[in-house]
Amino acid sequence: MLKEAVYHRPKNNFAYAYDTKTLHLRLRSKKNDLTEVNLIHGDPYSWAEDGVVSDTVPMSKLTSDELFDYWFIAISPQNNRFVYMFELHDGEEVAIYGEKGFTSSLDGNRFFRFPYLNAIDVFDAPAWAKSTVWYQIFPERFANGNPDRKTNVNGQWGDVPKSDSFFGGDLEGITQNLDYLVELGITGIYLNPIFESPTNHKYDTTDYLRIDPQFGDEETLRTLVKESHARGIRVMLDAVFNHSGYGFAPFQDVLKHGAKSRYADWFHISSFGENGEPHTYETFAFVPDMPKFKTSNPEVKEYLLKVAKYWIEKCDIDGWRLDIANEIDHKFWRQFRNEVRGLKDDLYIIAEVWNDAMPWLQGDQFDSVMNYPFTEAVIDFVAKRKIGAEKFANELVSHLQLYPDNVNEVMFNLLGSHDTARVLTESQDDKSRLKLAFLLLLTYPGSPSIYYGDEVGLTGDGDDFAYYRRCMEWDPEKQDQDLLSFVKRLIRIRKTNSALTDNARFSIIEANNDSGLLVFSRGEGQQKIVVALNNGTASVNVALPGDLAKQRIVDLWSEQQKVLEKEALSFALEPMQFVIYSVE
Ligand code: ARE
Repeated sequence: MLKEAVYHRPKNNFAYAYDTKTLHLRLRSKKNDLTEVNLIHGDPYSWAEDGVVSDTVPMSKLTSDELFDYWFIAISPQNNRFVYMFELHDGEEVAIYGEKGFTSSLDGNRFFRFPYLNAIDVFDAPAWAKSTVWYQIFPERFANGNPDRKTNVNGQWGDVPKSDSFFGGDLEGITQNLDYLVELGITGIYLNPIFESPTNHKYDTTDYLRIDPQFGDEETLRTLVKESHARGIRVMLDAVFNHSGYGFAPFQDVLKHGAKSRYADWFHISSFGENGEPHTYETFAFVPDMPKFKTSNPEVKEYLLKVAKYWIEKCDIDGWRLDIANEIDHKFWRQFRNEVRGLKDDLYIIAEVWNDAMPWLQGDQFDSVMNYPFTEAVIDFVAKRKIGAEKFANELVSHLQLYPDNVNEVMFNLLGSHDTARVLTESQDDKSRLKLAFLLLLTYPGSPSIYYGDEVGLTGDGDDFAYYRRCMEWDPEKQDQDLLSFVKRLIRIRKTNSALTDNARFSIIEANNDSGLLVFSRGEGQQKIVVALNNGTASVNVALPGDLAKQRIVDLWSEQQKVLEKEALSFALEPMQFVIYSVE
């Protein structure tokens, strides 16, 4: 037994309250080392002469990645109090593993302790997020719904964008095309920033309480949200609270009055020049037009929280996406969650964090994050074809183990965004690769997000983010209709099979680097969804495990969803082809 590889901690992704009655516990061990793991558990206050009265229940080996096996159990503590140890078997020896390491005795003070399952601490992402299919819109590039309002258009709709291009997209344009989104199967819209700013991306806000006049006004946004809600679509805005724009009035005041400005402490200014202007101040990255807010300043906190609540109260929005969220302090985000959730208890809070986000996902700050590690893995596997099926599977499994299942179930999964090259371009314009990418996006645990235009074949890459933000293609002749109907059908399958949305179960059945075959199952109840895809260059034989064929196998991809015979569990899969079976 490789004891050094055994790990558990009674917190975070290894021990958490999944709901008000259920604990999830995970233990990590060296891959293929342990043959059995049992949980010895009891109530810390039910003492017996030789220690805590305990019970022993088996854990299941849920999944494995390149290095580790992950053991799992969902268990309901009788009195919400819980102490436990692990009994490890490797076929030769048995070892007891507790909070102080390996022990030979069930000594009470060597147990791990989950002190008390407090309902109020249970992670409470809004239930609606689990089944949402998101559509991200860069408002300047989606549709020009009110040409008469525009004063800054400097390009022809469809031209290759430059960093200072304006093509006239606005909020009316989105409202006028909501039925296109309904037809696609969308149930959530994420809008990049829409408040007043001099740029086309609006991440440099000059007025947080005003819709940019080129996009519309408060009434236009209210109408967009109302019309969206009428169609079962929720609306999420982009909160740029890490920094303001250069033209933001408080920063302008500091430029004018220097250290004497009442706003001097709203920003991180380390020195002022001889005539008072801020000489050195912190910014987003190295962008001087984006002075960083001092969010620990009570006035800044009060102002930004007022902004966050204003748009909920005035326009009934359903979510906030938090820009550069990992560079703002935790205290701010804890108060942010309390206040916006106090106003709307099912508001969705998703953050832009490109790295390990566990510190923000304890249930007291964010509901989930933009899942760029998933993006990168899918791009490397099916688009760029840099990694094989086994490495891809291992990356996804490792990543799912990073967070509690509550987070995984509402993770914001994406193939790309306004900050990344278009997935079709990353796929070398090979649509068969793009289709496998969409298949993975729409069958993976979490809330999938489609970046506007990916569904009709928009492309874009280059040395400036501007190239990722081409105008939406509305000419049906120029839209890739085959791709559009493909995506629609996948979304429909996702929305009609709860095994894809109810939980985060994702089990690898087969992953082969050489053949390119990847087979995985979703769901843990009566119905399982099995996906098999061939990312290779030759036909590959697939033989699904017999235990999957219980009663009926339905080919979900075929239009009439035909019921298959049991023999259907073994079949040939051609390159870049896939199957989606429902097995019950
Ligand atoms: C502009 C140009 C870029 C140029 C940049 C720097 O478009 O081509 O590289 O200037 O000079 C907004 C605009 C951008 C603009 C930027 C600065 O949308 O077009 O870029 O402002 O003026 C990191 C951060 C992440 C951040 C990205 C951009 O971690 O938070 O960089 N994303 C948010 C928004 C952006 C927005 C801003 C922040 C600023 O989503 O749209 O940019 O408010 C790796 C790293 C990540 C890194 C990521 C992307 O994977 O792990 O940390 O994200 O690459 O670079």
